[in-house]
Amino acid sequence: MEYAMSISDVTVPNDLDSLWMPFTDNRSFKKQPRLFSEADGMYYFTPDGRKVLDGTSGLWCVNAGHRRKPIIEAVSKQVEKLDYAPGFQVGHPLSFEFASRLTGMVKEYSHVMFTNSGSESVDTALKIALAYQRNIGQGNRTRFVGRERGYHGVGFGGISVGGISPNRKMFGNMLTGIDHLKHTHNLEHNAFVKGQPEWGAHLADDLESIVALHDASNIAAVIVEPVAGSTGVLIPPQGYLKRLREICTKHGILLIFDEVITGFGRLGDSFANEYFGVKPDIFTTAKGITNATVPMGAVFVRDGIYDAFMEVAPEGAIEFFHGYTYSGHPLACAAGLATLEVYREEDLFARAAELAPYFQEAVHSLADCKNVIDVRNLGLMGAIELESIPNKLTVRAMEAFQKAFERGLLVRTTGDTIALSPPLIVERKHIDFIAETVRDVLKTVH
Ligand code: PXG
Repeated sequence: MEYAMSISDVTVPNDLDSLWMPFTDNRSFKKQPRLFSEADGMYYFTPDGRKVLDGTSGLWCVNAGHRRKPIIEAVSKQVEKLDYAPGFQVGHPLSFEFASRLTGMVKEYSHVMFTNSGSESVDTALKIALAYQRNIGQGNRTRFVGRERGYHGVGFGGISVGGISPNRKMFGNMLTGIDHLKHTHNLEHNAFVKGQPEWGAHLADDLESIVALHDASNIAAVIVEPVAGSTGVLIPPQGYLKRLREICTKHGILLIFDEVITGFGRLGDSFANEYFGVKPDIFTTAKGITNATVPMGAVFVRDGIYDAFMEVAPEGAIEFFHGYTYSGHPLACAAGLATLEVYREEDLFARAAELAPYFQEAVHSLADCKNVIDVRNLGLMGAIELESIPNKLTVRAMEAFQKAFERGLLVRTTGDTIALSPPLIVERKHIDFIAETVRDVLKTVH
């Protein structure tokens, strides 16, 4: 008996047109599609069976590697038991369990609020900051400070505090009352530095100028990525984050770290705030929180912030008018709990720390390749910056991306920078393959 092909049998789509792809050059992609139909551990597989090493953990999110059994089993078990329960005025046990496991990972942050993505985590953090300031009698503090070259997702809040011109220029006024710190990327002083550069802590003083302009009493919060990921792995100079913290504290401004990329082991610690020993008031996470198996994000708040909401709201009133239909979704919580277990059992954050020096040498071995103008790294984040072809920004890196893909390596490019962020289960032989492939590719890139 013949059966019609079911949806699950479809490995190659016959219509590429209907999907409007995110952050993609749709027209080029659809002429020459690159598809993944399976994944396992460190690898993706294309529909025609080619193996591609994942040098980017998907989009910086599959930190424990692909298709991990304990996570799959936990999600499968959960979907059989409770598919969905609302999180407003009722709840389900896993969201409470997962929240307490998360707050148990990091001292001084006693509460988390769940979201479904990094963008939502950022909007949530900004709203918590505004409402908190109001709750403590600082309702004039409505301004935010972001940073040039910052990426905080694509919500209106995130693009407003973000510092990437193409992500902003089409979208009107966005949030008003935003200033941007100077970014910290400087090739003149810091090209080819391994790890954190010594030069540049003084760039944090830019915040003092913004405070002088507006007066601190109008500023709610500063938001930065501890290491800027999307705009090319920009490593904070030594002492820079500490100085930002000091200036914020001095002026009663909340400091928000966007840890959507740096959270869950990327630098070899649970979170960048632990790695750098600098404690923000609020930090955002997503991506690695569930190993990307089910979308989720979480916003961590420092001790006292939640209490300020509880103390101010009248008895019986909702304390914070914010949340999503899928905040703390049962499948996401199941995935998250199992993910934390994989991280713990395999000691993957320590493994990232252990491998970081090897990774550093591997990426810096590419310093002498053609067109390379900088190499930088921290933890298991690395970047190779290429000189742009005049008037053709991104073309050189895109060629490298395509050629790496053809040779079985997935990298990420941003501008003319190649970014590397392998899953934390990466082995030395994979790191060697990444470096060899990029070296090979750079020989032939125009
Ligand atoms: N904050 C930071 C620091 C991020 O890196 C977001 C917020 C938004 O997360 P969502 O889940 O809403 O996408 C991000 C996302 C890249 C790349 O290659 C980076 C991200 C997303 C897609 C691609 O640099 N980061």
